[in-house]
Amino acid sequence: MNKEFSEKKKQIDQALIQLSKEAFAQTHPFFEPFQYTLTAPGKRIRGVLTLVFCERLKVPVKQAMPFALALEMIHSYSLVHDDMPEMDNDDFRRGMPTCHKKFGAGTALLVGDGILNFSMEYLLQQRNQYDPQSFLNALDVIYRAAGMCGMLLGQMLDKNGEQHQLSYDELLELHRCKTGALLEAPILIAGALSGSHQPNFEEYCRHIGLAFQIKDDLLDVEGDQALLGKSIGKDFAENKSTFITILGIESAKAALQQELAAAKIAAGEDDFLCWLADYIGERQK
Ligand code: GRG
Repeated sequence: MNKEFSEKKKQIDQALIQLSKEAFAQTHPFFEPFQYTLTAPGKRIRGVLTLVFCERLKVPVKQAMPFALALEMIHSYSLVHDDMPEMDNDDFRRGMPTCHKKFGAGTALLVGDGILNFSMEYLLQQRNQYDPQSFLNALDVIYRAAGMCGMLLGQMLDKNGEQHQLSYDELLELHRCKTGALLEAPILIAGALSGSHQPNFEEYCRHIGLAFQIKDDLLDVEGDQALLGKSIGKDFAENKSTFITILGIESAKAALQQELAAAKIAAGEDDFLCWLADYIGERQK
């Protein structure tokens, strides 16, 4: 594991543990499902990328961290809801029983909503340490990425696409939203907080977003369930349109390599970003 990644991941893990201890009293009905969800062992790619881009654009870590945590919270809520029977219906996530399996569907629905809401409450609590306009711009970026023209649109297109075979362009559009929006959010947040615009890094994020999803589809076919920490073979069983059903395994692998190569060109001399592109291509979980 790359040193920069593991150090930043550790900072995020520790902050999430701390936050989930302090947010509610232990007797509060949300204490346990909130802590269970936020401290489950995720890779924290979105949070780490937020810290990395903020560092590159000279945003102090004190300002970057709340957005890194909020983004990880939004990502975690989306997984809780995505795993529910009405959506992907999964029993395992991050190597643990899914939230609805552990606590029941009602609690999973509410804690998912609660985490999304809490991400905003938490950011607002920190507002005094930001320039007001940059703070609003960063809020705009993060909640637009999570919303009905971003991740949620992708999820809706995915759900609607279950009825028929999607075209390649439809699949690209779906994943640019569903997976891509939260992976592009880190550079947009860093841009908003620093007041600058980094087209190369934005392009990098778009390529790793697609690469991430192509790899996810490959892992659903070729992955090891124990390493992955979630069920495999579900896309195939549910007749979903994926990069594999549309391109076939070999062309999907070639498309993955193409996206990674394009990401590395956009990353330029940034060794960490080049490493992360490789990590996404090689990940087994
Ligand atoms: C409101 C009912 C309801 C559902 C919303 C928003 C949503 C459901 C789902 C979000 C879409 C989603 C789950 C996209 C998949 C993206 C993806 C490949 C997630 C896995 O990300 P990793 O591998 O996960 O980074 P870890 O566990 O490492 O954080």
